[in-house]
Amino acid sequence: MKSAITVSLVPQAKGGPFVFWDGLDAAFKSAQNLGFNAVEIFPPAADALDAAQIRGLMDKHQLAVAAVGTGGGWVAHQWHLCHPEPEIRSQARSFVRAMIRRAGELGAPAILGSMQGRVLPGIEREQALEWLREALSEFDAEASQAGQVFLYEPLNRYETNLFNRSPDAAAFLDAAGLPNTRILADLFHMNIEEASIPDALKASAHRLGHVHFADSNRQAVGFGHTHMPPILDALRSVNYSGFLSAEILPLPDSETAARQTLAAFRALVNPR
Ligand code: LER
Ligand code: MN
Repeated sequence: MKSAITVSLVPQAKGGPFVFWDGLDAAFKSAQNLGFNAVEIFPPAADALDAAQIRGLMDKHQLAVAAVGTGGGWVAHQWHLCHPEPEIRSQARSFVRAMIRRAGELGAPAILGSMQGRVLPGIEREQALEWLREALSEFDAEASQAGQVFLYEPLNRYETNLFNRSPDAAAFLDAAGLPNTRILADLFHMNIEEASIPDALKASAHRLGHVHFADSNRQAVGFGHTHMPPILDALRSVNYSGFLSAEILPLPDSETAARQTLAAFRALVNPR
């Protein structure tokens, strides 16, 4: 397993679960100094990411890009895939597709989290699921062309009513086909929704592609009360070799949250 730390380039997301906020140069420098393997980027849009510049930072600091989030389209524009207006759904799909291509240039997958939206009043659930299916099949193909997987993230009930639990999301992806789409398992959302995080990870292991490494209170692992050893045992038992990426609140400050994450990562991934 590999460690990653998040950086937000979206000022409107202030207060959100991202560790670094002071630009890519500073984030890559800190991530390297602290000993992370990768950075996960939350940009306002694909064209805010200069691929050549970021590849330069990756080389200079010997870091990968773990993933690129697409939630900026929701935070900045309130676009999402289940909006009743077709033009907004279309904007949302274009936004995510552009991010998939740009992330691919960085050797990274894109994430569908907040941009999935929700079933709004007056819309049938089956209709919303059809919109989601159509969009995911576009993203699956776009990611395949970019040589990457695509990451679909179940969110807790306060953020979506599409899929809250990983095994349900995995069953939906299986039924839809989507050979190139993987589940992003966010331990914060799972702590709210799953009866057992280890069991849910095992039940969706065939689709597992990325992990958001967060404690019960969305702080650095070790700063909340989630019991982590059985979660790491479950990940090892399914041979998960992807990222544990800290999408967490920068509390009490970015540096402390990042240091705690890496200490927890090392203790949990390589227990004595
Ligand atoms: C996105 O990765 C996520 O987990 C959502 O809660 C939006 O922050
Ligand atoms: Mn997440």
